Amino acid sequence: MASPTRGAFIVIEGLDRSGKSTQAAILHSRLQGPEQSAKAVLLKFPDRTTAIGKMIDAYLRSQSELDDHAIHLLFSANRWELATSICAHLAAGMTVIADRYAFSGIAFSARKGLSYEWCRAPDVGLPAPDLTVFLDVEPEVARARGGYGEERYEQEGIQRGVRAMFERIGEEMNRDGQGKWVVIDASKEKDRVARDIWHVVESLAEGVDAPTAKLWQ
Ligand code: FDM
Ligand code: MG
Repeated sequence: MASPTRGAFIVIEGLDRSGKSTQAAILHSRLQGPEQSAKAVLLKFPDRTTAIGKMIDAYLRSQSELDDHAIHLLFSANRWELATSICAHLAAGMTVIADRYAFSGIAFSARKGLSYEWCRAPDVGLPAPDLTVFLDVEPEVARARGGYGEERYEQEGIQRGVRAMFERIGEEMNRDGQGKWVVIDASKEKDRVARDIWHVVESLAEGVDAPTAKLWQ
């Protein structure tokens, strides 16, 4: 078998309090582990450390007000500013794990009433994930997990609308052969969810023998 040409790009998506960050960290340490030769890098979107990320952070904490279109474009720009480094990591044979990506961008903005096509447009051409794992949890289960925080969007009604948008995105991804979208029941206990994720990720851990696709292109 030819050796893989690059690392895999894996996105973890889901509602707030679905366990994304916990599961992304577990997956990251597992991919880094002594038995796997591939090294992994963990990214988080929004990346609040950049200049654009700081504007997003202020908006999410209600310290600033922005037009819905403007904040949408900032979230997208925040991905584009990391696109080159994602490609560089993949080319170096690293697995890249992203905690949220363009799918959150569409789901949260389209729920506000912005056009779905308009929301998708600025992310067209980003590095496409090889696999997106959607951690599915009922919004009331998510809320019961210690409650939502104080940030914008952390409300059950909003999360319900966002979940419906995610469902549409996942169906379209699989229908159009745009990289695999797998739904995992995230209401189960943490170790069980981690095992279910590993089951779908394992075959990608050694890398991918195909160029990185461009999202929605
Ligand atoms: N969010 C996240 C968006 O609205 N658009 C995006 O493109 C991204 C990546 O930001 F409510 C929302 C989703 C969430 C909020 O995310 C902050 P974290 O994962 O809670 O930091
Ligand atoms: Mg949050």
